[in-house]
Amino acid sequence: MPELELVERAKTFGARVALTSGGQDHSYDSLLSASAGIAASLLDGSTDLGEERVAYLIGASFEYTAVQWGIWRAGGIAVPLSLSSADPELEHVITDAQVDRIIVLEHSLEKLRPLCDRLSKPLLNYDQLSSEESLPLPDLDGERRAMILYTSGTTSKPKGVVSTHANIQAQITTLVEAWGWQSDDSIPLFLPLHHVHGIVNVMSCGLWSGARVDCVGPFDATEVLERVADRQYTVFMAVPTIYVKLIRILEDADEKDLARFTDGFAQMRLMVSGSAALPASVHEQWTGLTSQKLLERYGMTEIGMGLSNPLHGERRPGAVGQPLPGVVIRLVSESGEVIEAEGEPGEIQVRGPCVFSEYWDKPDVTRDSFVDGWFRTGDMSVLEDGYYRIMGRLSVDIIKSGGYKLSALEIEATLLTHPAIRECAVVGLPDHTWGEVVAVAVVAAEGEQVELPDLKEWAASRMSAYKIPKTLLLLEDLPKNAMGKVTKPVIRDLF
Ligand code: MCA
Ligand code: AMP
Repeated sequence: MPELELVERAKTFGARVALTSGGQDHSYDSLLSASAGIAASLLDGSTDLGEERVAYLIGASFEYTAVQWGIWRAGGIAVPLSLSSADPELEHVITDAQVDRIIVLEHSLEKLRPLCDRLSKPLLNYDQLSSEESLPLPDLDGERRAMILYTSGTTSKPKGVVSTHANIQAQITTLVEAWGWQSDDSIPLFLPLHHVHGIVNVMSCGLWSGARVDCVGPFDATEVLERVADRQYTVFMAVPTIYVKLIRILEDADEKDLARFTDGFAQMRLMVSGSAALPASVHEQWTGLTSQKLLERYGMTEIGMGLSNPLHGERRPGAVGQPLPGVVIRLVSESGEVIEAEGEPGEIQVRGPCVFSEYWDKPDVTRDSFVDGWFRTGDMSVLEDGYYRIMGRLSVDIIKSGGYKLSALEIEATLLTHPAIRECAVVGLPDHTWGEVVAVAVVAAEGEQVELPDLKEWAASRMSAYKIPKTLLLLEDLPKNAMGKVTKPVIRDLF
């Protein structure tokens, strides 16, 4: 039986460049042989990992992809960890997913060793993993579970979204078809690789197509702009925050640099924005500077991409277009009625082969997230002149900052462990660069004081930097509404 289609296709691309990483080009052949070596080493004589969860903490690189493919080819479930996570966040993922082994590069061994020792989890060094031995690899059907990505929600701790190989393949193929991916495409990868945007839209679509994926590392505007000016890319994908940051640099650039950078953008065949709302003003500013019309699309960890403006045709600022091939979308009113008419807002519900299989080890939450086989996204939308427009989330407890989805409840639960905090409420405040920024209103414990710089320092070892409150409001007693409740909209108004 052939291997995964992603792998079978790579065999046909042979000596073409798959990934540029650490200043070196790596061919599809070398990706295949490195991942086969890792698979053999993980299997260690057994025939199939049988959905063992293998985690890895590796930045965007050839090694990242070789490990991901190695786990898949050996029959395991890949659990990518976030480079920006603090130890308690890593611990949650490792224990919740019941991870058996963790792979890192040599330079991260010391960072993870104390945690892995405490959790009694084997920590593997990438350099010692590859095996020269070529073992037969297991047959994998599409229903085999392939990946767990952690996503924040309306529960206090992030949940593991489980996707099968068939789900991932559907998420890839819909985009390859809709956005016209080709083997002569080349794309920069600077997004984090523990989320769908970086993993599926950029890396996996590129590799499925025989294209070149350039692993830039964490986003560095100057580095990216130089490579753009060098005309290295045909496709570009980023979150709105990145476009806002690039606009600021382009506006400050001298005439010569501005021309180099904008010419580099202008010659690309496709530029995409997603993961958070792209303000129409940013869309228009970008077109004014580069003559590129950004293609905005809408997606979610649980479904991959659902809605997209067209590759050919009107790309409407402020709208996310229409369902992608194979994705079925409906809007449902608060009272549960399916909305047929344009202009009436409702919750987006999704069906199709791209929809995830379950939340890891959470059958009740999984059940509650579907109605009659439709996945409930929690996003509100409206259809206007044939295009969907996203109106926001149903829950005020979900914050989108820099493209990251954050749970206000998770941040509050951590802040409440601070000895000087008696009560707190976390809200997202609108922000031009970040979309939203995290703010917290705090009631101090008796006789205690809470200062923002101290709170930030305290939080740094407990949560990712983008979750740390950037603004603090101290309240003797949070104002309550007529029902005696503290409401987040009221708190937002107080900032
Ligand atoms: C960082 N800073 C922030 C935030 N993040 N301040 C406010 N709000 C934030 N969210 C501060 C830091 O504390 C630091 O401050 C300074 O900004 C620089 O931090 P750094 O981490 O270096 O920031 P950056 O490199 O400029 O990061 C911006 C970024 C990053 C590149 C936009 O946030 C990013 O990669 N976002 C993409 C996330 C993503 O891929 N999401 C996809 C998930 P100081 O200088 O004072 O220390 S959504 C998804 O996958 C679905 C399926 C979809 O639809 O795509
Ligand atoms: P995540 O759970 O991290 O995958 O983030 C998915 C969420 O990001 C969605 O449920 C939306 O709330 C938001 N999102 C993604 N793309 C867009 C977009 N183009 N416009 C508005 N919100 C978006």
